Amino acid sequence: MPVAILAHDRQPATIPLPAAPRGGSTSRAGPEAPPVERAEITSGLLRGSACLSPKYFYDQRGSELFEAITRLPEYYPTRTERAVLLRHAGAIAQTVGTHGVVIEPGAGSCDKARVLCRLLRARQYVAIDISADYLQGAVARLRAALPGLDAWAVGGDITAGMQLPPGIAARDRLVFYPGSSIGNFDPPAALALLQRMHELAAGEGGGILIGIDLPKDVAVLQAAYDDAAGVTAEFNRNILAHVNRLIGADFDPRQWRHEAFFNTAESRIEMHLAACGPQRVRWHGGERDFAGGERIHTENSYKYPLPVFMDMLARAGFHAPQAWTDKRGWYALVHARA
Ligand code: AVI
Repeated sequence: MPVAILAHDRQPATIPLPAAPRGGSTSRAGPEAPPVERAEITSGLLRGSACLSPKYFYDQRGSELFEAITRLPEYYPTRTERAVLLRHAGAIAQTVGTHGVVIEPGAGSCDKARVLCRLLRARQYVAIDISADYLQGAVARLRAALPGLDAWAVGGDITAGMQLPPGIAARDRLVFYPGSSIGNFDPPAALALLQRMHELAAGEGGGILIGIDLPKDVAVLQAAYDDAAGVTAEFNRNILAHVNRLIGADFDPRQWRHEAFFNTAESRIEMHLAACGPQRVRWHGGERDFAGGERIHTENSYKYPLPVFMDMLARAGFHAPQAWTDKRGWYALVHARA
């Protein structure tokens, strides 16, 4: 019997391009974030080189914009990963084996889980995501598509420890982390997250199936993170509207320019927001002046060579890794045993 941890079902608005919130995103209201998050956000804004964690992209609108990104012609990771899964479905099912429980941190739309749960004939599915409202709708749709699946939605930050609902079997767990989301963590944080996932899957028959975006032609990478339709730019700017609500700030997102480039030395795409002109931003308990062109670093997206990533998996405690890639070698799905 599927049980929802979260209180309400809500269908997301129509994709591809969700509307900006009404009433202007610059109006200041009381801060919505708990004190720990407010402290994290404001300390990032007050740094010499300002930064925001990419986890703040994903309010309701940000999640919808990300879904729109995954359908862009330039954004290859989502469709390439799907192609890898379909191309190697037989081999993946054979290697991964039957798993009673699929656990998906950062589940988002749960679209990929639909394919995987079918393929592995999973009995239980746990979706975890920071954007709780969005997740609730996605899990409701999954339940409708796979009525025999005991599907749970858990709102939470995967980096802050993952508490599973009671009743989730301890053995045969597969942690499913698709979408190359591991690339959004700096390497030490990525290793710590893999170690957490290893703990989750440590019971008998446990494992991980994870998506990795591999290094490739810089022009391909650049276009994927700076698309012609400007959806990624909108996604990037939306973080400011979200931060406005979280800390009671008065950012005007229209006064910030999207920038994305490949940092070859670090093997990562970097996304930034650059101030279109000098501006003062205020929030409850603080303020900062930004010069024209000054940037806020909003995201890194690491592109790991396969051997480097395999080594990281081993350091997190996983063994017997196996990888499947697409024909162009752009993307890999990696399975390893806990
Ligand atoms: C969620 N994550 C894997 C995406 C990525 O490709 O790093 C987020 C994203 N940022 C811009 N476009 C997509």
